[in-house]
Amino acid sequence: MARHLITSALPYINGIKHLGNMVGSMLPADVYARYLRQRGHEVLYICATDEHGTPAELAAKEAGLPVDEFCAGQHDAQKAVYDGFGLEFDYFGRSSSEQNIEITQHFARRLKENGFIEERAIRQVFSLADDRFLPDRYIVGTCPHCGYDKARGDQCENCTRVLDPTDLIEPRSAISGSADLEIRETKHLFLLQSKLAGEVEAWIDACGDTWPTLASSIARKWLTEGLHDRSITRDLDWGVPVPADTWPELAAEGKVFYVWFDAPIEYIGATKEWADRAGAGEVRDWKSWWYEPAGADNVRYTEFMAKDNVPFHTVMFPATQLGTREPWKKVDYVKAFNWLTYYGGKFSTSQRRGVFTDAALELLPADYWRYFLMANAPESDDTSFSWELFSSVVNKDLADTLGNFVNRVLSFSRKRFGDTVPAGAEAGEAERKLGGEIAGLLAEYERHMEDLQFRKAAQALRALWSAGNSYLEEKAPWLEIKTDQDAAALTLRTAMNLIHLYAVVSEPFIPASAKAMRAAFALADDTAAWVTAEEAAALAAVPAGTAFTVPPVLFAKITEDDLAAYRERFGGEE
Ligand code: B3M
Ligand code: ZN
Repeated sequence: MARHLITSALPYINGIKHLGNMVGSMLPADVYARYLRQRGHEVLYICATDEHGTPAELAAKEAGLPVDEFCAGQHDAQKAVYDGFGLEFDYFGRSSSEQNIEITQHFARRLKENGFIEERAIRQVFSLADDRFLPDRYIVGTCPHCGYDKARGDQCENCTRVLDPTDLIEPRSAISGSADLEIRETKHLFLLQSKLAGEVEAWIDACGDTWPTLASSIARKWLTEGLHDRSITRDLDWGVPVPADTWPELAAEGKVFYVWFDAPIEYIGATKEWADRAGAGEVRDWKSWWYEPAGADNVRYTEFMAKDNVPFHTVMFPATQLGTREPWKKVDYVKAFNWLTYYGGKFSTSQRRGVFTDAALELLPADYWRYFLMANAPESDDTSFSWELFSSVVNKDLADTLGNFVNRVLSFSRKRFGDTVPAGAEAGEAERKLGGEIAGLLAEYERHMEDLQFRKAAQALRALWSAGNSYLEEKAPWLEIKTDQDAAALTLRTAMNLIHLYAVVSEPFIPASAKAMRAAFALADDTAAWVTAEEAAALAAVPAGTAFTVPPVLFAKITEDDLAAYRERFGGEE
């Protein structure tokens, strides 16, 4: 049994996230965390809202609220949606916490002591129309590499290259659109990444090959382009303050750290928030997860994120950690995702295009979304969301293959044999064959989960559900019952055992439905966290005589009328 540290990229605070954000970070992390917990591992799943930076300031201004109040409200609003999705974080923190401020300042001090932070006077873009310095991402223009005309000063979303605002062709303010920009001199702290490039490269050489190609190729591409020193402070009112004991002059000017400097450190900060909230008599040792001499070497750390976040996690954050010369736990496995698109176009928070997580839950319970998103996760390529695809997956896999099986078997058995699992004949050849097939598919499912191949895992899960349907069709208990009651009872008892097995192993994907399926059986001591290969082959965990109830329909079908209403409300094909 290993100790698994899991983090998902911190959702930015400026609004409720869409389904694309959900499938690219938090949801797969939750599915993986649930799976590992069920397999008996010790798991710590940490996430938080990413609260600093200009977008938060601007969103607060738009909402007419002080930024701290705005962030507190948005944090709670996001947390409520994640609860609704069944995300079981061990802790969901806030990057504006005092713990993160303390650790971020500690990182900065150590980096300076080791010669990796330097103060430099720079010439920065000042917008006369906006009366402020413009942070990199608030300068937009044309990308010099790919020609994309809405590239931001920090990164081109189109080709993922990291940029400097001065690289942009025809720059203008993203706030006012004004091209009336001037350059002014101001002092900032620089992280000397160029001095750490060799170490980062050696580290990636040592572990990067085990990552999915999407993650390692982006990391390598970034290294090849050269690791430049980067400014890590900003002229903003809201952020982690530059510590006055170390940089009195900059602190007096009110400079704060750049949001991408303190955001990854919040993975550690949130772990400390979690530890500081330990109940009486409870031991929560945050350092044992993060700080090597205390045993973090037996921790396996997996990060989940969308591909645009990869450079920060595979290069910049590790460089920051290495530069402290302290033994901070670094990521072991980077699970990166491509984009989920909406009918082939971009989901857009600002244009409210696509499906947002709060609206999704108003429409249908979380399990519908969880299963659909994971079964179609953009792992090897982008995936296009459409209502047509969504409804066909829900109707086929969830309503027909799983839900209908459960209700059909339980209702039929109750009608013919009453409220307990019928005894009937001993298992025969068909059951042995079925058991072998189930054990094989379960092993496949486990292998894909261990490999974090979620689409393949969902396929194996669906194959497990299908195997039950094939068995039922083949045995046809509704015909058997006419000639051989014992044979029909055996078929139904076996099918009920399948339902229980489905309840246990489907939990990472569809936790609420799994719980309802499991609760159908009044088993005396139903604590099994997982199913062994032998148990899968035997299909006998639910013995004859066990009382059961028929749960309400697990998954309702999406009708043509529903589909039309969704298209109408959310907009369909462009
Ligand atoms: N908040 C994701 C984004 O806003 C960013 C992730 C931080 S992870 C440390 O694109
Ligand atoms: Zn570009």
